[in-house]
Amino acid sequence: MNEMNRLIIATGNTHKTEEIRKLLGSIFESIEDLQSYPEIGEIGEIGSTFGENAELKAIEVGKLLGNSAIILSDDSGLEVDALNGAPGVRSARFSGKNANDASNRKKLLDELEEIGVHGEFRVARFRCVMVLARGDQTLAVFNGVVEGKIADKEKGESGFGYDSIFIPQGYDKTFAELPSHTKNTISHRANALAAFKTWLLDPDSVK
Ligand code: ITT
Repeated sequence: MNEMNRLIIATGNTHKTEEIRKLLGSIFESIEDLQSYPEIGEIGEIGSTFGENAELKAIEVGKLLGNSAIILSDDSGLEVDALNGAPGVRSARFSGKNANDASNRKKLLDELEEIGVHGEFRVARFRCVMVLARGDQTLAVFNGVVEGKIADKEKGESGFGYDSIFIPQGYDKTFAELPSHTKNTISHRANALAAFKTWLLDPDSVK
């Protein structure tokens, strides 16, 4: 198989992989993630921006897998204006060492409650930076954003992470209440992948 037809997603988060698979359709002959490479352990996300962490993940995996595939990483998270951009790059570990999605959501809702920020003042956005690499070379960087606000409480069952407390702009339901195809049309990840698809057609068009 030509290495450009083989895509490895540099993530251990299967929810991300599932969304990326749906959005890329049959563009690639094969899409795998790090579940297929258990020998690649956790990659330290020591960068201070989404871009730095996305690059760390893509290049680390690229170096280990050589030129046999192209690597796409996804570093993403939620920025809340009333919390000065937190949780931001710390979204996955917002509530500390043993953080999980539920404890992270609870900490976010508790902090907004504590400072008395409600309704329209809960301005937030999801951000996603993807880095495409082959071996130790970065081929391109793709950015995606979706604006919205934080709900007053958790609503909905679908999705993952902060989906049940994020209401995208123009809607009155959380990502976890909306159909997955709606999230996959407007999300930060969908926007970054749209840029990736444009790059695949014409690499010079995306800077
Ligand atoms: P990898 O680093 O292995 O890709 P991760 O889940 O640790 O997996 P990040 O470091 O990028 O990924 O952290 C992303 C955080 O933001 C994590 O808490 C996610 O739950 C959350 N997040 C990202 N995209 C999201 C989405 O579409 N919906 C809800 N939460 C999301």
